[in-house]
Amino acid sequence: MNRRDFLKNVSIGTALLAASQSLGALNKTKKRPNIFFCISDDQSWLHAGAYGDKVVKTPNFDRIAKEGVLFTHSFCSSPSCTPSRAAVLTGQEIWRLGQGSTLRGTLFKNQYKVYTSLLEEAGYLVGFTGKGWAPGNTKAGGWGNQNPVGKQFNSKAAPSSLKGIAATDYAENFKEFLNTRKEEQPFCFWFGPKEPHRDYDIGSGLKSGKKLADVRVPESLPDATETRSDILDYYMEIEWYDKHLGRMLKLLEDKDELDNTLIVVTSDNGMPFPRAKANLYDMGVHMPLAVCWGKSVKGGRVVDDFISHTDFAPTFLAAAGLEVPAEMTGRSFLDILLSKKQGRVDSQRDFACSAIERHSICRPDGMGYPMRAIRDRRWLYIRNYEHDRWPAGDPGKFGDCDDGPTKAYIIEHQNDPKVMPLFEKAFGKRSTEELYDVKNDPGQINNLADEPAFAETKKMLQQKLFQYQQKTSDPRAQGKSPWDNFKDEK
Ligand SMILES: [Ca+2]
Repeated sequence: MNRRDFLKNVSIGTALLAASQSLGALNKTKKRPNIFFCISDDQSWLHAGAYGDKVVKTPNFDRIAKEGVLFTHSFCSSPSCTPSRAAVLTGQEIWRLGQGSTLRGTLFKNQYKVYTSLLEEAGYLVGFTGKGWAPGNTKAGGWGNQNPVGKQFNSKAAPSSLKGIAATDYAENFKEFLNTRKEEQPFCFWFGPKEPHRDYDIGSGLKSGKKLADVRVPESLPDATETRSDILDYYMEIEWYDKHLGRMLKLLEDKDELDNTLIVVTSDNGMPFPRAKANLYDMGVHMPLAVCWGKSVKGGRVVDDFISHTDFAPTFLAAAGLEVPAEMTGRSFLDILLSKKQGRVDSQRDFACSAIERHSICRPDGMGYPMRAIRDRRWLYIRNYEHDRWPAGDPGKFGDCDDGPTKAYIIEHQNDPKVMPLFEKAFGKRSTEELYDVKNDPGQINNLADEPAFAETKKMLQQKLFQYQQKTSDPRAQGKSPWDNFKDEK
């Protein structure tokens, strides 16, 4: 370590010490905070106003970012609903969760601690609206009809005329939840919008007056009218849940609870489009994240540290003054929230890992497409353990990619010279290793893994990923694959 690095570390250490002291003071002087966690379903990180998107209108996400902290490097543990949510709940990487790492598997109640139950045991009122831990099997894991995220509040439906398709009135359900609270009881609420997961009200974006020309099409998708219109519909879904978020913030304000509520807004995995959801590229795992906590957290900051979704559970427990179980591989980032700093705050937070084992059943014998990835500020490295399998599922259905207009367009135009390379990237077989220069190739299109000029970089990332897998007991790091024997629980 040179002197500059030493001084940098001393200064970070001092900042973090100050943050931990202010947390100590906080615990002594304040009542326990409410925990409000909003996790949308299938939203990629750039798709919120606070990140500069001019088409999707998310005033309430933007408000949280403005009054609190906007994070630019937040990554889910897995780009698939159930495992991603399991990683949030347990604070552990998915490869430690057995069947909890698959879409239709289970999460055994007697094996894994979840932050929601720990808060409930500590006296919190715990509930949710929308989608909880899903679509896994709660009964097989010993949860009965209870969802691991808490008691369900989903009885209030929104008038169908408002959205075009059936929808839940999340804000009304939140109101009902708040009404069941005992006086002064802190609460932990999980707001799981079912948006922007498909199905969409097709053409709703255009109908609303949004313009095709204004859409920024990701590099991995063909620039066609069908794609642009599909993205506009996806934006409408994000706007729907953002409106409910606004009504919920108003409810907290009216009850004078806003200042004492730690609010986190993110998503579970990337957009339901080809080469996004169920992939370890940024469009699949790089997540939106805004956090506020009244006057306890200095607002107006943008933080570039890497945050993993496994860090939420330790952060919530720490904020509630509870001990973080040793098995949680995530790390509380409360120190960053309380530090008043922006940019890069903790030098150790310089990478994130993600994984997938099995998403849908779309290959012979229910086989998955196992992958691991490491992402730092410059590079993305992916290891595909079974490169002979089809990454998006067997040809014909390509079942790991949700059906929709963009997918249909790519498949229909796969022989068009402009679409063919993107079809191959989304649905074709891949090599064992992939390496992308995120800075110069943000769409992660050009695989550099076999280029001699990048051999050293690849080796460095391979080692860093492998070390992390070993440290966190990934069976894949020992050449084992328990997942191949998992059958979905009945
Ligand atoms: Ca999802």
